[in-house]
Amino acid sequence: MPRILLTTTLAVCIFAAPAVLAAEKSIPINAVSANGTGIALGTIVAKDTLQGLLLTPDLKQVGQPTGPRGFHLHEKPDCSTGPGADGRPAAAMAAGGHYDPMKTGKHHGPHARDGHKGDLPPLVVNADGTATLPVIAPHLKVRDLAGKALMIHAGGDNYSDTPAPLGGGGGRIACGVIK
Ligand SMILES: [Cu+2]
Repeated sequence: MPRILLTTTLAVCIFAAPAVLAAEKSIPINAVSANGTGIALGTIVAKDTLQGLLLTPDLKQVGQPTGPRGFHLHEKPDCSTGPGADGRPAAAMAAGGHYDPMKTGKHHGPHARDGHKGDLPPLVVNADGTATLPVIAPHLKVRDLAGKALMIHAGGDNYSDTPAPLGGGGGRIACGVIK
């Protein structure tokens, strides 16, 4: 009897472990501008892995420039227009700032432990306007995502607040509300 119990317990553990790791979420991404939400660009699928949160984009028409773009988890599930730095309406400002549960106020990138938890590796836009290269955010899990927004910026990201704040990515060009 104890052997049967042990075997059963082992079987449950072996079958339950992949289920825990398999948490997955598909997030629809839309273009955003000062006029509000624009065309659907595709999805980014988020999945837990042993290395961290795997984000796999399947996006089209992301637009120019090609190359790495600032990519972050922002704190509010809202891609609506809001007041920009100059007070005028700007794209997706309703999403708030970078997810920063420890209130560090620092933009140090996805590998740092002393900055925004929502800092992600850059999202690479291909020459044909698609984005397909997966990235891994080591300190995030799928369960951290609900009630926030994924954001793609017009410029790159140097994981610093200098010379420009928040990695220098500037304006917000694409956004996805995470339910
Ligand atoms: Cu951002």
